[in-house]
Amino acid sequence: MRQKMGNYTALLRARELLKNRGLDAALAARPANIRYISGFAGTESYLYLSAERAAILTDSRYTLQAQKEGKDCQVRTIGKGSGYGELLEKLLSEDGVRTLGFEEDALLYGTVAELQEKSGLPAGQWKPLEGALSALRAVKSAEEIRKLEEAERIGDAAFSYILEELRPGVTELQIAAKLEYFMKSHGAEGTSFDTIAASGLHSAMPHAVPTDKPLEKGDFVTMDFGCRYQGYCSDMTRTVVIGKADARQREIYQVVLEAQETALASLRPGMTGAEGDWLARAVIEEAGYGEYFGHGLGHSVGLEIHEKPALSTREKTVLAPGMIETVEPGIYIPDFGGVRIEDMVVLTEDGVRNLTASPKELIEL
Ligand SMILES: [Mn+2]
Repeated sequence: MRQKMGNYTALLRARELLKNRGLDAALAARPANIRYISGFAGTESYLYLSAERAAILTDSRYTLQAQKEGKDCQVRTIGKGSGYGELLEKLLSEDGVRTLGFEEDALLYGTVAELQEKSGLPAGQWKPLEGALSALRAVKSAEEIRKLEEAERIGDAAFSYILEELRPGVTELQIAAKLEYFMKSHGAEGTSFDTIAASGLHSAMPHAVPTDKPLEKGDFVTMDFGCRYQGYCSDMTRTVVIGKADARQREIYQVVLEAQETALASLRPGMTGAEGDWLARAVIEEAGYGEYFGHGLGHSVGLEIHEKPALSTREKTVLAPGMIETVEPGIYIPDFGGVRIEDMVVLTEDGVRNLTASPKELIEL
């Protein structure tokens, strides 16, 4: 049975947020926010929230699930001649709503325009929430951390399993399939993103899509994968070499590893995400590979695989205990290959606790 995650505290905090922003009500559209506040884990639905009520607006595929999971919520289902705009119009008039917060980062322009027209609430009274509902989820509870830890534990087990399967001739697609099958057979509900298995020259593309290319001797193999456990995502990356690593592979690997370990040792609350990013970037730049590390150092993780705050050159948010971050420096050299090493950590009072246990010394298979 799925555990009820929507909790009274989250609902109270969301209502407090409405008050602080001077809003009569809000329309949540991001599934993770709907799940966090109400407990309802369905998708393609809305959560309407005012001082008077919480209501899940959904379609008949999800009605029973919404009634079961969203216990403090009314459930309203769209039907013949009555779409989301009409349901919303009714709620807005019942509650006398004049200002409505909406998740502009989770809705299409056309959807908003249609909701505005059908609900009769003029566009000027719709106020962007600017990520405020998502920000409620940034600091994780002990219960959430436990779920993230379990998700990452399944990932660790998958990595030690896949090491036995990697050999010349096995294709990238087969590696991805094996990782996914293992995670789903060991308690995961699914993957938290499309598994990456990139070998040889493909490893120079940070987010390469697995192909039917077979592993060959001398290949770097980068595997970036994660799963969901009770809604919470895991994320990890390891790079190994098929056969003996050559000198350049060894050098690049050591630089990435040193960058990652430096960041893990120094990352702490009170830093901004940009300061966290710099911990690893400084090591890579110092080694002369700065131009080959194009992405940010990491991102937060929770009900979604990519959450804020990130560890990136542009992130001004100050890190706080209970936040989750990935620490994933990489070096990617076109026509040669690439290395990424990624762990997932939780910020503690004075540093981080690593949720990832897989080994990081260079593995040659
Ligand atoms: Mn990641």
